[in-house]
Amino acid sequence: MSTLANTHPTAELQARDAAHHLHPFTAGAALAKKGARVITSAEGVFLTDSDGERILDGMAGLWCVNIGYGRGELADVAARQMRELPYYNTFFQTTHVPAIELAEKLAELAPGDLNHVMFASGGSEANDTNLRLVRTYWKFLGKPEKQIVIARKNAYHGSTVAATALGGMAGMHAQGIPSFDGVHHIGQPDWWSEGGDMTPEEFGLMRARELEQAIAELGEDEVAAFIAEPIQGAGGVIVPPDSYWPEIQRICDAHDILLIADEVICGFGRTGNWFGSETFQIRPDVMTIAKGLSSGYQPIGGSIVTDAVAEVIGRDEFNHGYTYSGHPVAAAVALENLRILQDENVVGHVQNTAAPHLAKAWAGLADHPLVGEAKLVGLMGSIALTPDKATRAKFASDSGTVGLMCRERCFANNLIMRHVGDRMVISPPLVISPLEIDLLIARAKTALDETLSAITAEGLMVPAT
Ligand code: PXG
Repeated sequence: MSTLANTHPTAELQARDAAHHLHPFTAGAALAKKGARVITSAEGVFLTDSDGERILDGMAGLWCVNIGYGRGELADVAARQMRELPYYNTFFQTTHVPAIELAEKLAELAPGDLNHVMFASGGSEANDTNLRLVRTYWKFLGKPEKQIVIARKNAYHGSTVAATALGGMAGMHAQGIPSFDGVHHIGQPDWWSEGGDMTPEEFGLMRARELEQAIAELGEDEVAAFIAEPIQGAGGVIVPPDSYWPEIQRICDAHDILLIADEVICGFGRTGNWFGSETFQIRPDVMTIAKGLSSGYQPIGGSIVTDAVAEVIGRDEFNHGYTYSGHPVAAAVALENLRILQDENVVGHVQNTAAPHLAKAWAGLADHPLVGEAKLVGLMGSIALTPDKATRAKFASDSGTVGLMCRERCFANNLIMRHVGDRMVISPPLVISPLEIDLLIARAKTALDETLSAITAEGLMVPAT
């Protein structure tokens, strides 16, 4: 059997990929024509592709490689664990050491009395767990009619059926989930795009109060929970105005609604604290985790719940779980990742060094003629591209046309920066150094200049009317 080594010509790998591999969130025919980029190895914050190019990964993979690439300690732990106990389940009154130790460590790291963990293989599965968990919680408490979960438009909670329904991505709903009983969506706190003439603080309060209105309309007795990302990630790194989260917390408390913080992206140092809930002073009852939990080295996620929720859910059998819940290899690797994050004070590096260094340069991007707002919390940032910053105008072209061009220019300059519509987003590995941040910014500026030239030449620097 052949192995895929760097010696394979890129075109050959692309043709074989196109022949048999269906990619997520991809138009297959167009990709087959163009050819996928082939990543062959990675170290620190740099990827290497099959042509030998070194690319600065401004996205930490998919928002997950928090400790950076190439940490051999995690590979050693995985190999050791595979030899010792490659698999056993945690059903049927059984457990094993990696699951015990990881749950214990998460209870120590998570804020407040979030002390109990149910494992999954990723964030989508964990949110499926959460939907059934909060409904079962109310059932066990004798309030079986509290079933509706309120979520937000333009939220991303994953791609399984329940996670897609909880998410607020219209394009996803249109493919297979036209409606889903028991999920209700309210507006997002995206002041730049939707705030009109209001101040950000007024707008943040207004969007938070949509939760209270929804509870009133649906009936407090029918609503189980509210789910939200502290900062929307896949939605475009939408940082809510300061007024937003305190009001949401007040409303959840006042109306006996469980608060689920989806920390899949914000968790494990991304916002400059261990959890985004600490950055925004949220007190969730349930927290979704994945991605940075293992820095992406193994697929693992989970739901961390409070003592109070665990007590109720433990009253009877919760008929739920996955073959790989608490998988020993994934759990051991996650533990080693958390050890590195802690021992090397990576969260402190974000807070004291990397984020302040990036913040200055990032804010400076707002001086570029193509850039409206530049937002950054910890190492999670976005810039809004606009043809007219004074009016926060959208482009006349279809949403994402300019963003895609900018992403292509980033890639041509060996920088991975994503686009979400016409917003550009970054989420680099948390271990990024100040020098590497300077390189990221230099490449981003070049990409922005090239995008501006291209869209000006093509007559696209035009506001929508
Ligand atoms: N919640 C949030 C907040 C996420 O960002 C999930 C849940 C689902 O996790 P899993 O592990 O099942 O993928 C996510 C995942 C993008 C992108 O394009 C973002 C995610 C996944 C794939 C692509 O930004 N986030």
